[in-house]
Amino acid sequence: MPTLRVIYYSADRDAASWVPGLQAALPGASVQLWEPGAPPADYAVVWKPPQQLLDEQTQLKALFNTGAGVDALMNLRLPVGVPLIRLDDAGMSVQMAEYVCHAIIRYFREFEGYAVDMGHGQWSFRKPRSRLDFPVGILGLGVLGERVAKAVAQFDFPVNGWSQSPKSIAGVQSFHGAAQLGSFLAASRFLVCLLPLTPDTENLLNADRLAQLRPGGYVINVARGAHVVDADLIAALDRGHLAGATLDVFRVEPLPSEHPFWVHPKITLTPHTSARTLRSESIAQIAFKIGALVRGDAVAGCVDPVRGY
Ligand code: NDP
Ligand code: OXD
Repeated sequence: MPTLRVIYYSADRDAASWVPGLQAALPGASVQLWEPGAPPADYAVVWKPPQQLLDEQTQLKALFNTGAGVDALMNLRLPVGVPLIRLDDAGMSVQMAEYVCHAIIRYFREFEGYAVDMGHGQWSFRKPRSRLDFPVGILGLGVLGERVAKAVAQFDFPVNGWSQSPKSIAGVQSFHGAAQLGSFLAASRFLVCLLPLTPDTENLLNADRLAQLRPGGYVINVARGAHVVDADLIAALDRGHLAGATLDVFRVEPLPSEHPFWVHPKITLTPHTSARTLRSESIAQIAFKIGALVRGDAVAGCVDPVRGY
């Protein structure tokens, strides 16, 4: 049997450790860093590849994305009939649950205010808030959204979830489809975005939608920057309809130094780190799936090119 050929390319992820890692996980294969003109491979493992890679590699049996979101690939001309397989959790859902619970609890329990008070030598209490006044709405109940919804429900917050299809998740009120988005927003005060970026979800969080959230709303965006209309978010914060936002993702990354988010007093920022791609978990998942495909078995995480996620 000819040696299986695997190529790896990443616009910003460490090839020096991924290539040997993939090679160790696929001992019978030949794993190479992709370069223009590289010989044809059977499988490509990529993050934000150039169009040239896809155009040149005409014999691929599958394309693996080393992230959960495939929006960057969806902007390219993809090889027809070649399965596109994304990361399916691979250690990201627990990180996402930590990040979102932390952001919610930090705001709900007013820990930032306490830190300021204590920094001024002030021993003072704030009135306890009721969780019932802070229902959490999660946009997207997929691999990450479901784990986050369950984690938030563990803290006894009322939890609403919005997805394309209806869901049945203990402790989560399910809303689905465009027709139920308004009722979902009106029932939520925290709003967590965990949607894939597609033509249907781009700019979803605009002035109209943000205005439908309960007054004193709080937005947590951990999906993609283009889900949010930046100027509309700032306007909703400035007029007081929203109380704050925690943002991990941005239209342009790194966030340009002149962007108003940097200095907005109601916005907390992190540098696209809410759920990192974990190298060893991801390599193990991809190697397992390559083995399954070679045997002719089905694998999870195949992207539907029509839905775009
Ligand atoms: P999934 O594909 O598993 O889940 C997507 C969810 O969104 C599904 O519940 C789906 O509904 C729902 N959805 C999609 N389109 C619509 C729509 N038009 N209307 C309503 N619901 C919709 O993705 P993951 O949970 O694995 O990842 C979600 C996103 O998180 C990724 O696409 C990526 O952009 C982002 N991400 C961010 C990271 C970070 O570090 N900030 C790290 C990893 C991912 P249904 O279930 O009915 O199909
Ligand atoms: C992902 C990401 O989509 O890192 O996995 O954002």
